[in-house]
Amino acid sequence: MKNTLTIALSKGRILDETLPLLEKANIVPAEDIKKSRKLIFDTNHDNVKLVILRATDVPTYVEHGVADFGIAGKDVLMESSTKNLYELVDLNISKCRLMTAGVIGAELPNRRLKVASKFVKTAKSYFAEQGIQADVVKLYGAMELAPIMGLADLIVDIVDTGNTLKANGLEARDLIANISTRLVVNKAAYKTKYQQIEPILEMLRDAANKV
Ligand code: PRT
Ligand code: MG
Repeated sequence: MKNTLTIALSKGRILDETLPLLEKANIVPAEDIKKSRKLIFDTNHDNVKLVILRATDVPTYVEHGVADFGIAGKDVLMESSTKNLYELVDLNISKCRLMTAGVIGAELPNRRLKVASKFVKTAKSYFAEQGIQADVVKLYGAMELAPIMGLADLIVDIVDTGNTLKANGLEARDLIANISTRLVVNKAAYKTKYQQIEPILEMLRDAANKV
């Protein structure tokens, strides 16, 4: 869409913090996103639309240029193999840490480690960088169960307060990355639509600096 700027938003917990940020940036949806089942929203700017996506789909929409901007967690961006994106702004929201975790007090076995994670690509490259032999299995949720059930020696998961780990007899071990939500832009759009992109970018940058 030539004259429209589309911003792809991650639904879920990131959306809860994105909406107030957009408001600070004076980008206001034409109707209440939380109360609607629609996935595309007009805003108070004629040329700006919002689309609500599953977080892991945000980089894909931006890579293909059907969304110009995307708002997604650094964890999702690290795990995605999409290219053609510039990461422009740290929005300073939905902060957390990507960490390894295991059973409280348990020593690691003297063999290839078994690791379970939703973040397979990130976990594999982390253990490779550390020079640790590890097989990583993909899980889609409830990672905490894996060490308890003996599926894995370690998990790689997001930690905020650590309460979820603790409630399941687990403890955080090593920090892989500090995570926050980032604004990404399609590389081609950044060049060809720069005139339109620049003011929106500045508004979001200012709003993020006020967080
Ligand atoms: O449901 P779906 O599989 O689509 O994704 P999701 O449930 O992971 O999405 P959602 O809506 O939870 O948002 C995930 C995004 O929010 C991540 O990509 C991060 O960038 C960011 N984020 C920030 C978090 C957390 N904080 C967080 N605490 N994502 C997940 N958690 C979970 C974590 O997985 C664990 O289960 O909260 C639990 C840990 O919290 P503590 O406080 O108990 O340590
Ligand atoms: Mg969830």
